[in-house]
Amino acid sequence: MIDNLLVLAVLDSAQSGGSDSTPWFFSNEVVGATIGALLAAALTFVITRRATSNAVTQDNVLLSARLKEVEAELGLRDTELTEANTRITELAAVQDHYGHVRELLGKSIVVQEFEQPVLLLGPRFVGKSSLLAQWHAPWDRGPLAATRSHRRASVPVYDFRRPDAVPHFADPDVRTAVDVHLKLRVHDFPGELSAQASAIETARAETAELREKTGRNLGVVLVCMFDAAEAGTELREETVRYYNGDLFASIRTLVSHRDVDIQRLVIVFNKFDVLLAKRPGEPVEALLELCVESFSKTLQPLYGACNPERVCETVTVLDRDNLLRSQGATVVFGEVARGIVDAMSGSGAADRLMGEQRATTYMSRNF
Ligand SMILES: Nc1nc2c(ncn2[C@@H]2O[C@H](COP(=O)(O)OP(=O)(O)O)[C@@H](O)[C@H]2O)c(=O)[nH]1
Ligand SMILES: [Mg+2]
Repeated sequence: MIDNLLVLAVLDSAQSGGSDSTPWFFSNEVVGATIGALLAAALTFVITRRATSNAVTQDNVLLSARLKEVEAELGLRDTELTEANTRITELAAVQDHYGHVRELLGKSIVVQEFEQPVLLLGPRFVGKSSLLAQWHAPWDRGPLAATRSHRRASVPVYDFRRPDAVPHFADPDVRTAVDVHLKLRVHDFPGELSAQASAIETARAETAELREKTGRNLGVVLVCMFDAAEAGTELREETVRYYNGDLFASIRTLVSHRDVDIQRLVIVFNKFDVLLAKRPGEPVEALLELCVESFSKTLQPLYGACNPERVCETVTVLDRDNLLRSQGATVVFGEVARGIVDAMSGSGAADRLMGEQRATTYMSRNF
């Protein structure tokens, strides 16, 4: 550009004063024009330079800002990366821990407990608490106080390991062995009529709980006790009143509504030693039949409420003062526990475990 201006200035001066003796390029006009052109060129250069420098400065500012942004972004990424690494380390520890727990669960044994509810029923002094004592604490020979309130006791029946491993409740992917504990949950009620309401409620609540826990249609076991010494005589008023009380009528209604299920009805003629002493020389079978005859009517309120196949009876001697003569407690125990053993460890298991000794079933024909 400067060169162009210079040429223009020289041509201009050549055209205007070419006739002097001084060479045209030393003339005042030419020199002046040249200097002017040079000044203009210098000015243009300075302006252009300043403009360029302003643009560069602006670019620099923008670039610096962008650089700061990028640095900030990189800083954030760094923090995120550190956090992710920390999380990975934590998760690895959790994985290790979980693996260890799974290993232990796999080796552990799950214990399942099922209790057969048993209700001991009968008027006062027939021997209900004596029966429970023989099942629960046969070594205890201390005198029994009268049962003033409803008592519960847990009596072990049979423990076994399930043939198949099952999913662990804490982690269904882990399969573990299961040890099953079968027990009786025995309810010993006072023989007074006032205790019957509590027996009715127990029968209802226990049936519901048993169904929920086992997922099966199991029911309560009723043990109805009599004083065998009353057989062959007029029954005590207390005995008749007890079996005519609300208890048996209510149980019958609850059974018809399927709120109570009777798994087994075991009728026990206790104090058989007293009956034997009263009728010396009479055969045991004949005395048993005498009991069946004498007490059949009292159980009338239960007729129809229990499947006849589930009814049985036996005689017992449960006097704790005379443990050597005591008999029958194990037969009653076997009849009471039979249902839950068969239900939980397979049909026929009760026969294998409890042997052939069975109670008789004369009373069942009335049901
Ligand atoms: N002779 C005799 N006495 C018994 C027999 N069973 C229990 N008894 C006694 O009868 C009394 C009442 O027994 P208990 O178990 O408290 O009856 P419950 O009221 O039905 O609980 C106690 O003194 C027992 O020792 C038995 O088979 N023969
Ligand atoms: Mg008692």
